[in-house]
Amino acid sequence: MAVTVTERGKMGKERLTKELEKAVFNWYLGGDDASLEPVFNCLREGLANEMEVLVPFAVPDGQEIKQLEDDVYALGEGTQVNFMHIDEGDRFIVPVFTSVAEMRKGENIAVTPIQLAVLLDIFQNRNECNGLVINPWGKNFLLSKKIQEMLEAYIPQSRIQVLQNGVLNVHADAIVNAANSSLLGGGGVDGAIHRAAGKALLEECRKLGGCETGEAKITGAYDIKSADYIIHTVGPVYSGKDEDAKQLASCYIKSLDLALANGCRSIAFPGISTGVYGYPLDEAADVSLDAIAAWLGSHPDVVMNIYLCCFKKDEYESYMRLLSEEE
Ligand code: AR6
Repeated sequence: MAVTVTERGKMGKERLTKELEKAVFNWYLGGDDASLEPVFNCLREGLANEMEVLVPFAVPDGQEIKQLEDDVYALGEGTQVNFMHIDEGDRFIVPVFTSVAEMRKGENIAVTPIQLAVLLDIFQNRNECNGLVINPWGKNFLLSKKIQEMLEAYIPQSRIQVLQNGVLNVHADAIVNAANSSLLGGGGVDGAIHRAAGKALLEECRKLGGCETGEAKITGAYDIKSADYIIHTVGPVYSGKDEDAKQLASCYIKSLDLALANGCRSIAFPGISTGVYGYPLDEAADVSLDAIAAWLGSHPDVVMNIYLCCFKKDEYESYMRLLSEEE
């Protein structure tokens, strides 16, 4: 994939809304254990960076409005329109969409792009409005007035979320592959990622010249639509020597470095080395949490949503035990 780092690193408005879609998706995936903080990170960053949402409206008779694309219109200054709303007793909520694709999951309706911050301002002082519902057809998120208040006080920061799911089920800018040094595929999560991404991934991997243990390399995600990049890292084959932990920690740190260098705001890790390579789960969980904490400590200004994906139940239990001991 011939793309330069600067191009990959761009964070346009569109990327911000996509990031929000991913965080909301993962919040649903996390079920009862899910934390809202990754969603808050996206919303806060979005509000500060002119993130736009699409608001459905009734096309007014006799007024000239500019069509941007099918069903999407730009409203000129002074245009009078009625936003659509969903009645909730004597109050209402306003539906908004993060993208045309989200809007098309339901009926096609006319929408107009508006900055989320501007929209919140419009409705803040209207008592009859309960808030906004983002993407009402699918995995929606109710941005109620109460949540808006919490958001105002929220300070964005990197977050670690442990999920009882494989990396291929999580939506993230980058998913990490527990590869081998050939980078040409294998079993476990490596095999699953190559099968899901398709042959083009193998083509790109062939050009990378392999990867040393403890190092990481990045590629496109091809047919894996839930991610933009795959970061391939090679964990150590467990031997019980001190070197194992250093190499495993390095896998996490180098993967985070690559994610950051490529403009990612979210990354999903499998339990590197804990399958075929035989790293004991508790030890691996300990090393990974320490490595991520060290990386976060040296990147205090970075906001990264980090998902630790537990394909097996006992991986999840290892993380939960460790995290409860830390509290
Ligand atoms: N989907 C998601 N996660 C999975 C899947 C899957 N289908 N299968 C396993 N995991 P492993 P390693 C999780 O064995 O120990 C390969 O052949 C698993 O629960 O895939 O680093 C490579 O080519 C665990 O959390 O990788 C190498 O030769 C994590 O993925 C070797 O295995 C890693 O388990 C690497 O061994």
